[in-house]
Amino acid sequence: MKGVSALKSLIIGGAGFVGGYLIRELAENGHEVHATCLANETISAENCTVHTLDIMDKERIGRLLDEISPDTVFHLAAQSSVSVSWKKPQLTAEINVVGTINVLEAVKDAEKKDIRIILIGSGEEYGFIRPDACPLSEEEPLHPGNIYAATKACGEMIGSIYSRAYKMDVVMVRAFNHSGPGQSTTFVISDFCKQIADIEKGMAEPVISVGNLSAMRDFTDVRDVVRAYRLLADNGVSGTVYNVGRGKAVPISMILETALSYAECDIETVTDPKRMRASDIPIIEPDVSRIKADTGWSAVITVEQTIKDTLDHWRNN
Ligand code: A2R
Repeated sequence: MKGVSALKSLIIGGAGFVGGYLIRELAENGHEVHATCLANETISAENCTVHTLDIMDKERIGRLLDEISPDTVFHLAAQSSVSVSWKKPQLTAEINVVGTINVLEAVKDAEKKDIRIILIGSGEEYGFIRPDACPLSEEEPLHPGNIYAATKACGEMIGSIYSRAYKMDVVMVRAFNHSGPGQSTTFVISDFCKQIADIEKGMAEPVISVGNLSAMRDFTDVRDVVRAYRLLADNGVSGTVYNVGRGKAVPISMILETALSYAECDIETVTDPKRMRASDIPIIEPDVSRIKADTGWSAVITVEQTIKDTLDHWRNN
C-alpha cells in the first residue's frame, strides 16, 4: 500500500470525457500532470503537459515513460462505446486488449521500476448476473454480455497476471455508470438533459423520447469518480480490483422525473422502441465496501446535482 501521494502522473487517453476531469482533480491536488491524446485530438487544460500517443505504438509509450518518469499511470485510453464494439469488434479488442498489453509491457520495461498503473475497467464486466447477485462484490464471477465488456474483463485479467507474474504495481477498477457535464448523449443522463435543453431553446417539439424506464442502474458523478481514481493511486492495494460506484441503484424513471422537474416548460414523454435494449438486466448495483475500507472514498455528489449540472451544461452549449 502506498502511503503518500504519487505526485507525477501520466494519464493515457486524456482527451475523453473522464480525462478532462481527472487532469483537474490531480492538478488541484498537487500532482504534476502529463496527459496523452491521439494526434487528431486536443486537450485544452492549462494545468498539464500534453503528449501525442497512440497506444498501438508500444515503443512510443516506452519512450514517453522514460522521458516523464511518472509515479502513476492512469490508463483511460479505450474504445469505450458498447454499440461501436458490436460494429467493430476487432478494433475494440485491439485498442482495449492489445493496447492495454502495450501499456503493461512498456511499464514493465521502463527505466523507472515502481510505476503504479491504474487500469480502468467497467461494471459492464459483470454482465449477465444472477438475479440475487446485487450488490455485486468484486468476487462475483464475470459473464460479459457484449464485446466491450469482454475486452475490459480481458484487459483486467491480463493486468492481474502482470501484477502477479512480474510483481508489478497494478490496481484495477470496475467503474459503474458515471455521468456529468460534457458527457456524450449516448449515455442516459446526458441524453435526457440534451433533449430537455433543446426543447427549452425551441429547437425541438416538447416531447422527450425514452427507452426502458424500469431498469435500475448505479449512477456516480464523474467528479466523484476521478476522486476515487486519485485515492486509489494513493491507497489502493496493489493487485486488487475495486468497484467504483455509489452502491445505490435507482430506476431510469427517477432520472427522467428529476430531469423533467428542472425543465422550464411542459414536456410529454413517449416511448421509443429504438431506445429499448433487448437484454436489459433489471438491476445492476455494486458493493462498494472494499474501496471505502481501503481509501475512505464514497460518492458525495447527489444524482440530482449531476442531473442539474448536466442540464445547465446543455443549456449553455
Ligand atoms: O476514440 P477517440 O478518438 O474518442 O479517442 C479515445 C482514446 N483512444 C485512444 N488513445 C490512444 N490510443 C488509441 N489507440 C486510442 N483509441 C481511442 O481514449 C478517447 O479520447 C479516450 C477514451 O475516452 P472516452 O471514450 O471519452 O472514454 P471515457 O468516458 O473518458 O472513459 C475512460 C475510461 C475508458 O477506459 C472507459 O472504457 C472506462 O473509463 O469506462
